[in-house]
Amino acid sequence: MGIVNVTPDSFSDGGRFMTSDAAIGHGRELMAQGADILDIGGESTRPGATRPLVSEELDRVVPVIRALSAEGATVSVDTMRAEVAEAAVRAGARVINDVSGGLADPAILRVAAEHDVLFVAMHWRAHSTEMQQHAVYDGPGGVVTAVRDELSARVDDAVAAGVDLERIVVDPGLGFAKSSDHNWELLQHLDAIEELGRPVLVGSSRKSFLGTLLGGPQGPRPVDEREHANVALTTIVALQGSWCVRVHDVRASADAVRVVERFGRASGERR
Ligand code: PMM
Repeated sequence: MGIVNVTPDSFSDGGRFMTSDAAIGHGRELMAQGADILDIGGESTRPGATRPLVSEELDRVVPVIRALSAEGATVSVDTMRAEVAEAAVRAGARVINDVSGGLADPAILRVAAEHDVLFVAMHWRAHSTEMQQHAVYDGPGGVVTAVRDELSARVDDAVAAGVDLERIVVDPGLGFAKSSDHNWELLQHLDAIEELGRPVLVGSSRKSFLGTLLGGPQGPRPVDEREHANVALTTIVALQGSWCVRVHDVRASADAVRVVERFGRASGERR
């Protein structure tokens, strides 16, 4: 899944694809690099970000979704709002990627239920302005059990709203109300998320826990110098059988996935 952020303030690419033309061009480039899905978003979820107006979000994403869908791309809309999801689906989106898993605007679940789309439910606890206060996981099993159980409740809510279970994808939500250590623990225990029985999507691309890992005395490694580490994670995540990785730089991760697929087939043949 290639990321097209049509935002002025996303942490790694904010402002780069703000016009519809720039965003459409970027989407085409990611398709050429091997993306299976393009995830179009008009709201930055970086820690502390303020929310755009609904009209702003619609103006940012709808023309881009319409154009890229018309060109044959499988398009996902990255939104927490039912109204935006509805407009996106009407413009051709086949996936609703809700980082709040239906918590921010529960009406989004009805939109997902009424249309023939996939629904990505990410683990989330609060909007960006306050999410870091919610990075507390002191129950039994720590962050892994909490994320699994809270995601399970998101799946249950979606099904109760009429979303077909077979169309639900789950995502541990790296960086959302999580410390670096929480992110690593989740990555080490993706099998617990797989236990939910749904395809798993992982979004680690350019996130600050990679910057922290790779940083030195001068501070974290800058966002555009985290790609190699992310490809290593794509490889690990794909080897564990996750369904999808959400990345800014498609070529390298798409190549890694192809290596894992070929490797998996070969080792399967030997068995
Ligand atoms: N991360 C971001 C935005 N949307 N969606 C899903 N499903 N999973 C994620 O991890 C995720 C997401 C934040 O990253 P960005 O600002 O670079 O898009």
